Amino acid sequence: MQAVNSHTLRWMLVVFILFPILILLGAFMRSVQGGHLVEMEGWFYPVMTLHGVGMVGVWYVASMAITADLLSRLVEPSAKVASFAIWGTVIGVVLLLLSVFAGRFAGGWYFLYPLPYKGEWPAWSATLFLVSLGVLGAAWLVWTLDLLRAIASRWSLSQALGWHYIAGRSEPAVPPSVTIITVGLIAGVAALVSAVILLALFFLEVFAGLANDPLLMKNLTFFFGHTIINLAMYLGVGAAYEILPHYAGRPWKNNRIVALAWNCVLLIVLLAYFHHLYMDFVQPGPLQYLGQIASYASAVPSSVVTLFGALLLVFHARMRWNLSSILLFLGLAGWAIGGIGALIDSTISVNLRLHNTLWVPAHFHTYNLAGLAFLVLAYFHHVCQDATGLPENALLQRVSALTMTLGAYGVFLMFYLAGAYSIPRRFAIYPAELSHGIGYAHWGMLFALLFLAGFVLYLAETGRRWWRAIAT
Ligand code: HEM
Ligand SMILES: [Cu+2]
Repeated sequence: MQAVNSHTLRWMLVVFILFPILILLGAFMRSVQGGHLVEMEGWFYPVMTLHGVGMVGVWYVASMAITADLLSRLVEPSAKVASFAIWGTVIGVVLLLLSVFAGRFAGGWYFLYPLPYKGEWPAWSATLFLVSLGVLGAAWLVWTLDLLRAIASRWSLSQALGWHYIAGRSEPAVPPSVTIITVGLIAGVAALVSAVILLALFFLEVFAGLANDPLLMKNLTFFFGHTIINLAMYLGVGAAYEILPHYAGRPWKNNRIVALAWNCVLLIVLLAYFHHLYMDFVQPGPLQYLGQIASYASAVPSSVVTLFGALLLVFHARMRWNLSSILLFLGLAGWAIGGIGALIDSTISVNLRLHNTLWVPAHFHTYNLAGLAFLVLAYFHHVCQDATGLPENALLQRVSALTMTLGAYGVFLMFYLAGAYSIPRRFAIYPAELSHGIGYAHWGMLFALLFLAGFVLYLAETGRRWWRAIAT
């Protein structure tokens, strides 16, 4: 048995509280779209904004929390910085809630310039929203830098990135999770710095009257947004490399191919975001083609290597299936399935049709909810089980995983079908021409509640262990 880091336990509490609330906000949106709560239409966009930023934020910090937990077993991240990150996050979230509930800010999760200061909400709520993101971004940047510092105190950068494996040497041994985490954290620094620049430009306009260039603002926004959500996924995958071997009873070692694939990600991930700007005719043409190529090149090698690695690890192994290993496996599958949905949409000729339809939420919900969230929940269960050693309830664990999976894939299916039938995203109410969107929304809401039921069962099993771990 190994005690759990107290910071990890605190982050788990944050997820256990915020995730169900944010799911309910998702179900609320589907109810409005399904024609059940039409009189609440005015709340749709503030709720959409809070749900989007909230979910992205929760799963980003959760992926950072499991990364910090994993690293604390190998190197020494600073405890002070860890507390600072928690407090920075709490303050940022309080400001965010004020901006959405008191100010009804509704600029969407990526607050695309110049919308924040053009809406029906008061200007102060937009400013508060941007300040809240500034606080969160600053706290997370410091956290990221400290984790990189901790890695650097044991391995040089080239070792952490596994370059010696690429050169054909296998010493010193560096766990594959460390290579993936290093890639993710470096991308994180780039993303957070671009967020800081973006916010500074917003504030220069608000307080000094300097006009901004919308194209530059959009590039900065998606450089930040695309990168942050992708790297959260990578951190989750890094954790899978670390814990899946415990259940397969075999090691998952770093090697030339693993290192090559993840260095490929580092090289290319920063260029893939161009796929968010296909509709911007003023964006230079070559960047659009680069966007399509980079989207494929950043996704394919890392996922193929990971999925083959995972399958080889499990193949003919004496697998011990419990909540953690089931969710790890499902999580890697969700990553791949959502990734295929994403690649389809990043193909320019297809994007022409699918742009801003519900196909977009369809694919990113797939790899976030059935990918990243499952991987993180698997890790949480793993450490709590390790710390308490309570007897596992196999039936409860299976029913929980199955219910969450059915609920999640139901939610996605309704999004994919609606997207394929041209229902646009971000419509609170569907007009007569889009009335076929109402049925999908109704079913989407029911599947969301099914997912929530599965998560409650998860809490019954893992939450109990968390409680025991925090009490001792
Ligand atoms: C059961 C769980 C969930 C449900 C029912 C749900 C539902 C929804 C709905 C209905 C929308 C609005 C779609 C539209 O444009 O019409 C939405 C948007 C969004 N959701 Fe979720 N969601 C869930 C989980 C997640 C998770 C895990 C993430 C993690 C990142 C997430 C991130 C987002 C984002 C970023 C948006 C876009 C907001 C915007 O357009 O500004 N959601 N979700
Ligand atoms: Cu993207």
